[in-house]
Amino acid sequence: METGIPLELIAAENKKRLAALEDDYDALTRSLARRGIEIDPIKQRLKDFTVAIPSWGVGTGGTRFARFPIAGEPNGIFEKLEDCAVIQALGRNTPTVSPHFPWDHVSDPKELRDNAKALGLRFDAVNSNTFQDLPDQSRSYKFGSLTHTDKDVRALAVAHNRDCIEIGEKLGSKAITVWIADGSNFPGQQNLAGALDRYLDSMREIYAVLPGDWRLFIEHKLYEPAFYSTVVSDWGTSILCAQELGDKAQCLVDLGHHAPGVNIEQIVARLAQFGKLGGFHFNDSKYGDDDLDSGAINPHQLFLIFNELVEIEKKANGKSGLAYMLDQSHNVTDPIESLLNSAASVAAAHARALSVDRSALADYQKKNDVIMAFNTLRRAYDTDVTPLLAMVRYELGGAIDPIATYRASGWRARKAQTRKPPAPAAAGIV
Ligand code: RM4
Ligand code: MN
Ligand code: MN
Repeated sequence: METGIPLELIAAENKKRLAALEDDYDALTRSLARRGIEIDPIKQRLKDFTVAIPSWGVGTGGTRFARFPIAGEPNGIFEKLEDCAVIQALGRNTPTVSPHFPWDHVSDPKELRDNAKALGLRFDAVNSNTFQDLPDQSRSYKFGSLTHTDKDVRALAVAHNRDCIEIGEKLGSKAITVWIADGSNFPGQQNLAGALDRYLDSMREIYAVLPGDWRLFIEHKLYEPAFYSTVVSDWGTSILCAQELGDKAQCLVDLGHHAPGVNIEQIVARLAQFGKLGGFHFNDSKYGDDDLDSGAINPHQLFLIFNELVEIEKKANGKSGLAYMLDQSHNVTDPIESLLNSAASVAAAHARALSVDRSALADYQKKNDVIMAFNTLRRAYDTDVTPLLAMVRYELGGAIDPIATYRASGWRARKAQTRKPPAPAAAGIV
């Protein structure tokens, strides 16, 4: 097991960039001060802010047409953790990993937990998977899992979720995220109300075994793989189900899981207003659930979401307990580089939202001064917060320039020597 990136290398790389960073940081400090905004409290908030890495995100992703693996990519959860440790060593805002079962199945969860600990990592929400059949599975999820018409299939899916909670407890997780692919491809295929009834019955059984300090996140998604109707398709269905289940059930917002043009920041505000916002899967998209890098397509939307989150945190005195995770598929980049960029994009949206002059904004809103309210937000969005993010990383022991430092480390080339070569990519539509 190789532990992260050597501190000496980070220090040597940082040395080349520190003077320029200090210069840029001082300029930003002065510019914010002129707007009446102190940089230090923002810096502290950013130091406390973390976003979880999805275990499945450190492997090369693919489309249903093909996957193009890269040499040195991780095989299995233990190697995936090694890559997560690299991301954390350089970026310093991703100390947790969100595992997916059965993809990350191991015979000894304690060994996995110890391994993560040795790498300076912890586990975040566990994710169940009832959208695929295991080779030796007794029943098939082809026509659904938690909502299947056959009670034996539902029982299998419930049991899997319960297993995930049990493993999660051994890993130190405090939440389970349930996303199901269930739905229908043809009008008439499924009784729409019946499917949701069955979902609720199954979820009640899962909820019943949740440990006292755990939460159950319901993740909705508009479509795919079901293309006519999806059982948990939108935030409305999600909040209704969360309300049916109880206090420990909350909604998880994956940014790619909405109809085009939907105002996601408003959904975020609504869910929080009714105590049902649990967490996020950050990614970006242009057309559907594209799972592109966070902030790559629409950084403004990410900023507006964080603008709501800063308000939500303020009302909750910083104790909202929201779970922040990335959920991306890296098809054409080195996943480590994409995840470093993405965690930084999320932090940048947060930093900009923290630099909004909130009392001025509230005042303009009250007076219906539309242009000045808009400009107050826009001013914060226009702020180049990169020196602030770099300073946060530097002060936490990370890299001023994470991607350059990662490349200088030669990590992937080294892993290509020692890790099992990737299996030949599947051909055709998969
Ligand atoms: C889904 C959803 C889930 C993720 C799977 C792999 O679209 O985003 O969160 O676990 O993909
Ligand atoms: Mn997701
Ligand atoms: Mn998704």
